[in-house]
Amino acid sequence: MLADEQSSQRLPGYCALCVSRCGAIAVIEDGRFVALEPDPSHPTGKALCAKGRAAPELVYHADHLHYPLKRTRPKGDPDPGWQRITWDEALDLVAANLRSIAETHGPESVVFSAVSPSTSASDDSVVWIQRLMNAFGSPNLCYSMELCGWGRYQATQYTFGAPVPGAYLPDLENAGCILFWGYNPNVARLAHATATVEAVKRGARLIVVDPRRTGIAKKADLWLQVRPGTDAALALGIANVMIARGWYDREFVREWTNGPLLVRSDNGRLLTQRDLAVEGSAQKYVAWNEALGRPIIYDPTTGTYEGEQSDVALFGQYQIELLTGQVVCHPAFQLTADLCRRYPPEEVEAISGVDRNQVEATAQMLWEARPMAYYAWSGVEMQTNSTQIARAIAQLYALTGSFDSLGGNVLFAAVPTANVTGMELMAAAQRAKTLGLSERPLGPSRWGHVTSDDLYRGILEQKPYPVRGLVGFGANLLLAHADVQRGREALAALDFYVHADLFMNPTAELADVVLPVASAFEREALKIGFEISADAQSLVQLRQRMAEPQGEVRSDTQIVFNLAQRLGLGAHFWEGDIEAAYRYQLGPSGIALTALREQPGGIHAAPPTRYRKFAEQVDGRPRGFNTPTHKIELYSETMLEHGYPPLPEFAEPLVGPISRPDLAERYPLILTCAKNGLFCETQHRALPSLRRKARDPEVELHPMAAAERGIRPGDWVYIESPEGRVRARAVLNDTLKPNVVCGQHGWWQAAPEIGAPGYDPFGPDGANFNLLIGIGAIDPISGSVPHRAYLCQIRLLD
Ligand SMILES: Nc1nc2c(c(=O)[nH]1)N[C@H]1C(S)=C(S)[C@@H](COP(=O)(O)OP(=O)(O)OC[C@H]3O[C@@H](n4cnc5c(=O)[nH]c(N)nc54)[C@H](O)[C@@H]3O)O[C@H]1N2
Ligand SMILES: Nc1nc2c(c(=O)[nH]1)N[C@H]1C(S)=C(S)[C@@H](COP(=O)(O)OP(=O)(O)OC[C@H]3O[C@@H](n4cnc5c(=O)[nH]c(N)nc54)[C@H](O)[C@@H]3O)O[C@H]1N2
Ligand code: SF4
Ligand SMILES: [Mo]
Repeated sequence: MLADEQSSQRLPGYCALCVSRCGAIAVIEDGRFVALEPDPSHPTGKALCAKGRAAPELVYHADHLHYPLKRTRPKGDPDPGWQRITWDEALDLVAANLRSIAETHGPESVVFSAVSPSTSASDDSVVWIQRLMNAFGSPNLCYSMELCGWGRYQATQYTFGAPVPGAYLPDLENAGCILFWGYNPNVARLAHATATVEAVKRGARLIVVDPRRTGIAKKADLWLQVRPGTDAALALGIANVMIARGWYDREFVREWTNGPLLVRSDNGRLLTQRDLAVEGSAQKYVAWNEALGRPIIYDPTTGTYEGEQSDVALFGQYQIELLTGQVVCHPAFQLTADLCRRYPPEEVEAISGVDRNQVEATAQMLWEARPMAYYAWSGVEMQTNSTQIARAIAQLYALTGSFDSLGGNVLFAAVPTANVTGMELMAAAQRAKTLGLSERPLGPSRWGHVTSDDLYRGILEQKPYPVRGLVGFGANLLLAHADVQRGREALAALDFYVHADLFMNPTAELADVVLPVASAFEREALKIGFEISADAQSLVQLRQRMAEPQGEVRSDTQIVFNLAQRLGLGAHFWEGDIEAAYRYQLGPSGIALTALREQPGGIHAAPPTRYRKFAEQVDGRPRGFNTPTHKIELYSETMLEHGYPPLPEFAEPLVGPISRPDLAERYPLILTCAKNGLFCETQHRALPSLRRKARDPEVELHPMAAAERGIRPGDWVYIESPEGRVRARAVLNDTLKPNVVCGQHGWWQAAPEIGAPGYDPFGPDGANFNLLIGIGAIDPISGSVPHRAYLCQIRLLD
């Protein structure tokens, strides 16, 4: 007994498998990693999910790649003829090919792809991958931004000048009212789920917008069962009630949004001082002062209006004498209110299916229970109107005045560290070559993120220039994205593709070289801030290795540093010394790497969180917002300039019963999907303890829809769309709307130990959900693809 205890070790760390990064303790027995347990002393450590508990199965899985592999047969051959090679051979091969492509076609013709940090431990390495891209000269990163992240990190920058709710996270500990929109933390982010349960226990209100009655929806005060993809109409409708009833923070709207700025009715532009006087500035805007009864100037560089702020009009119609004649102008907020008025509760009910009384009740609760904090995620990110949905929810949020206030969405104080992404290593002219930028100038490409469609077009059509190489750090493109067959053709047509992964996946099968990656548990990593609360965000932790690396695996970070050396970029990578890089990164924090090693539970180091930072005085003027008007932009001239609606207008999902009645005849059901609590995206189906609980892909449908089709629970069915067909098992759910069905993506992998099958990723008898989704209709601004609102039919498999 005693001997056993002595050989047992408990290492504090955290599970890095998904965005939750749950604080955890690894149990090591006789040198073997046997269990992961929650660490309640850690700010994200209250609980672990089944995936975290299955960590040892992941580490020791027979299919975990152990050695570098080289293809010996042509792409398209069912057997790639993988041959084991040494790391030196592999790295030389990769470096030689990348260098040669860069010399011939320019470094932009090598695209990098990466598994999303939300579904993996790539959070450990993503800054180093970006640094490598910058040093190498590739402005093209393909990591599902158009499907996951656009709404939270980028679309709302057009409103707030900052990523909300991605970086301005909900302050769940202090919120009076929590709104989760297309977000299910019980499945997706356990640490948020436990914090929400605590918030509800202490009396916070909870509102959930979801077509499905999820676990968190059951706990909610209000569950709004929205028709997939009509979320913008719902958001505008709730805002309408708030504005009509005066349930909004008028002072905040007047002082901190661009609501008071006058908009010209002739061209939709913000009225400028230049419009009024020859010597006026085109960078100064105009508002209406009610007390003075005349237009006044707003100077964005000082963030101030002439005269008393409280006299600035939010409503009305004003005839303004311009140099060119009279023009009718309205405060932007009047236009916001006008847009919202098009969505009275009964209209919202007709469009979205949400009961009109619930629309009213939501408006009232958001107002009366504020401060309000929100999070919106997948449910609204994979939509043909995703940008405007994100902006409509953001507008609603601005009305509450809770932004960056205690209990609102707060940018928690971060530990000061050095930015190591190496932005300065790439010239602006090179960055301007990002794929997709000319088609969607305001989309993810502005931030260097390319869509899978941009990638495939670059390869197959050489547009706007040839893409010849791909460096993949994870990323199972062919399962995660639509247009699967074209993607397969494209990847096979590359001159060179290297893929680094824990497991072989159907995308990696098309690579020339595959590199074995250490799982999170087999590698050390530095984490600066755990995001979800002030306490969590102040924690810096050097995650220890919990298991001996299997075979010859290396961490992604190591691979990046190794490759940099071979590519002659070692000078930007501390000549391969990762610890020196960490020391540089930690420099501004004052924390020594040795101190982190001595305190594996981590060190708290952030200054206290400040609130309402936008109102702080900097050089004698308020900091304001990082937007052209320095205010929250309810009205976006930037959008207008690019031909998009300046206000967050609702548009019907482009592949839905209203937009496509022609298709709806054959495909009468609305198709959406959701994550599985047992697996991350396209991963983990091979782990026995998880797969035992979910052997087959499922599709949820209403009992009426099932009965009409002679389908009973557990039956195998085909899901058919205009694009393709896949298989799933029917699960009946009477809380769904009868015309909505919900599938699952990510099924391909087998679990041979328990006899659970794999599924053909490319064929109509397989289960690759994304074979059902087309890319003919996408969000024009971001390129988001409608994985969450499509049309389908369900048929009993004969
Ligand atoms: N267990 C597990 N955890 C994960 C992941 C995983 O695969 N498995 N993936 C990680 C990743 S990459 C991400 S992006 C996050 C995502 O985290 P979430 O966004 O929470 O993920 P989902 O459950 O897919 O989607 C949230 C909800 O959106 C709903 N929904 C579907 N269509 C619509 C719609 O049209 N409108 C609205 N309002 N809601 C809709 C779904 O019913 C679902 O309940 O989770 C991360 N964590
Ligand atoms: N229909 C539908 N499609 C979707 C979604 C949906 O909800 N529905 N979700 C979308 C979303 S939100 C996302 S983020 C994408 C996810 O798509 P991906 O980003 O491709 O994510 P995964 O499928 O989780 O993992 C891809 C590969 O990364 C590998 N991997 C895991 N950890 C690591 C690591 O630390 N290093 C390396 N090098 N590799 C690793 C895994 O083994 C796996 O082979 O899919 C999108 N596609
Ligand atoms: S939710 Fe599960 S998989 Fe994600 S970090 Fe926590 S334990 Fe790991
Ligand atoms: Mo994601």
